[in-house]
Amino acid sequence: MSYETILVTAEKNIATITFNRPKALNALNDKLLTELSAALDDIAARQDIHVLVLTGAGSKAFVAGADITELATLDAAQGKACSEKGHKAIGKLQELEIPVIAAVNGFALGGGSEMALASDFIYASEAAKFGLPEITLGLIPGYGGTQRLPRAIGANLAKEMILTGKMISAAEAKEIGMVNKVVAPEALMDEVMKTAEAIASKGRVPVRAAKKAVNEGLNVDLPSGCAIEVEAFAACVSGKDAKEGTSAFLEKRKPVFNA
Ligand code: CO8
Repeated sequence: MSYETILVTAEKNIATITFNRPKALNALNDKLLTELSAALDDIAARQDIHVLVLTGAGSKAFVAGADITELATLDAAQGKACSEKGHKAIGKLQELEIPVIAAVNGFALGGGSEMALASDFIYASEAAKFGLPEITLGLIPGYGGTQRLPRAIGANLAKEMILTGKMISAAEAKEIGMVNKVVAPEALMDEVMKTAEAIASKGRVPVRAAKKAVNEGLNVDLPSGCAIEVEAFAACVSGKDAKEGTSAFLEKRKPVFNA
């Protein structure tokens, strides 16, 4: 399917969604959220896609936030509907069974940081900048920032970012654990693809089970989380991937999953 505000490509079991409104620094307008939601439904239905990568078109931005020209005219009811729509679309990233890697190539502000935080992890270009500047607009984050940022970096640092609206560099984002890896701009997609390929070469079932166990465990207490892991482990242990992985080890060869 072709879209106006995003590009969707797929190669070697890895899909890439590129936010594609470079003139507006890839800001999230209503149309983009509708198209993103549809694209994520398509990807979720495809058995051949094992990893999803998100990035932004152009050299300047991943996503510079929600589209401020649309935000400026909302009343309370419209604002609630827009926030819910964004939560639904961005929430799909977290709910997607396959892993999602955010390749943050430039500004990731407001909804852009919120999008990246809903991914499983973030690699960033040295030129990237992160922030939740909504407070400067007289707003607060509305696409999950007040919830996912504290879970990612702790409440104190998250509150400082949310209450000041300040931008931080990719290096600072790495230092506080928001970003896994920072690389030169020209190396970003290669690094992301290397990791995506490493994950895509593992068994589909355990990869999905591991993502689900981590995510579900974060919403419950430790004993309940461990119980989730026990069930997920049991579901994997007698499966095709476990047979292949354990046999390959014992036969001193490389495992071949997803054959
Ligand atoms: N929305 C709409 N247009 C934007 C946005 C945006 N978020 N960001 C940039 N643009 C546009 C600019 O207006 C400009 O357009 P034009 O060329 O027509 O004037 C173009 O992109 C280029 O931007 P700049 O000229 O400003 O580029 P600079 O390099 O000078 O600055 C910045 C880059 C620092 C990124 C700057 O553009 C900026 O501060 N952008 C806004 C960042 C921001 O505040 N983001 C948060 C938005 S609010 C949000 O995300 C809330 C999410 C939850 C909403 C829930 C309910 C709906």
